[in-house]
Amino acid sequence: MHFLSERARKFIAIEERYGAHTYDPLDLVVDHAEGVWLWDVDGRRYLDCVSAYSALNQGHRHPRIHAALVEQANRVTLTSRAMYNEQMPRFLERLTRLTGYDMALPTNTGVEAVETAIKLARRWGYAVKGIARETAEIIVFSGNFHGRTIAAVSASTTPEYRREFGPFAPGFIPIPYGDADALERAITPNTCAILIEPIQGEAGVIVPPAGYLKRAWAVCREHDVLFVADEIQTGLGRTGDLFACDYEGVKPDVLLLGKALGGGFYPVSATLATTTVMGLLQPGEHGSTFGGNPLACAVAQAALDVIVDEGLVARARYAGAKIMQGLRAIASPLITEIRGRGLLIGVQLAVPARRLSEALLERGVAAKDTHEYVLRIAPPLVIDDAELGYLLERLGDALAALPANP
Ligand code: IF1
Repeated sequence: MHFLSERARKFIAIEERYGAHTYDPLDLVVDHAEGVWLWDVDGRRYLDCVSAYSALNQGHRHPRIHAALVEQANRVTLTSRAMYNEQMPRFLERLTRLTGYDMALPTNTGVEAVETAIKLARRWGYAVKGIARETAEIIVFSGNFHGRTIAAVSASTTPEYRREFGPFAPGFIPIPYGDADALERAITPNTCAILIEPIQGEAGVIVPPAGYLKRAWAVCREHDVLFVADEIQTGLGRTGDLFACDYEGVKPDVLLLGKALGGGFYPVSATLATTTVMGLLQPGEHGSTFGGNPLACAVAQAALDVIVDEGLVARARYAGAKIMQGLRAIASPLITEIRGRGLLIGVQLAVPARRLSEALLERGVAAKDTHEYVLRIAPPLVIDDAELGYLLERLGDALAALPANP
């Protein structure tokens, strides 16, 4: 059990008293953060390998994004879409040019982009593909995570995300992840889209077999089905490509972004598509109070600039390879598999991953277990060589300190 001072315990007790108990956090009360580093309320320092679940690709409080936030906060922060502002057009142009799509729809949280894509795919199914109204099907994948709304958990196959939250939205057809034949078999004349994570993050960093994404994309082309990629966690450099789909040369029909699009300062998400698809939405049919607000758009432009100008995609590829090599070199008998790409790494263990997480916390590394036996290692993409050395040294120490018995 990580030592917690009286001061830290007090914060936790207050949260316990007044906050819904929907998480089981690490024993860590953060006071401030910068780059890859966190400091707790007692002044102890930790290397952040959670990165707010890949929302901190640019690191904590990146100065360039901070400056953009402050500058825009001194001008105008919120207009609603009842009127125009001068930051949203700039953001939309920047984002569509960077990603190679015709149009974007800005929202706030990742799951709002998922909801947008579900509505968009169904609309396309009815208006373009000619599917009978109210019968559109979206193929989803076992182990998926697309967020916490009723539609997102209707697509989920994870009991803990669904228990006593029904009734669920119809029209989601779950099939095994990584099996292109299963995908081919699941498609019906009512299928409007597949909704897929190119690497399943929450499921434990599940990388599909080589060629799977390309094959799935080809099946979608063959059957006139939209390939909707949820890159909310894998996108914007995390996996060592700008988008995880790039690894197989797949360009989704609809691309979903979130998390790091907000640069660690502000919730920003977006749905990207061709005009053929996005042009199907008419005024009044979709929107949100904060979607596309000038503060979000100023922050998101800086967030994208940092990723591009600081070469964070290549950095993630290099640093991720170093961590994987280092983990293999540690050759701990407790590691049963090392999975992932770039700086989205999952370490499958023979013992509950929480034990390694606690041992790492003792040594100044914050890393979280995802599912019982997998530890996720996902530091900000700005991690430098000295910080990589710090991380690998402590991974070796922590693994050596764990009892060998599973
Ligand atoms: C939590 C993990 C969970 C996502 C993908 C959409 C969303 C997410 C691929 C929704 C969000 C977050 C949510 C957060 C913990 C984290 C997470 F996968 F990253 F580890 F839950 F499984 N698509 N993932 O990963 O985006 O609406 O949250 O902005 O809910 O506990 P959001």
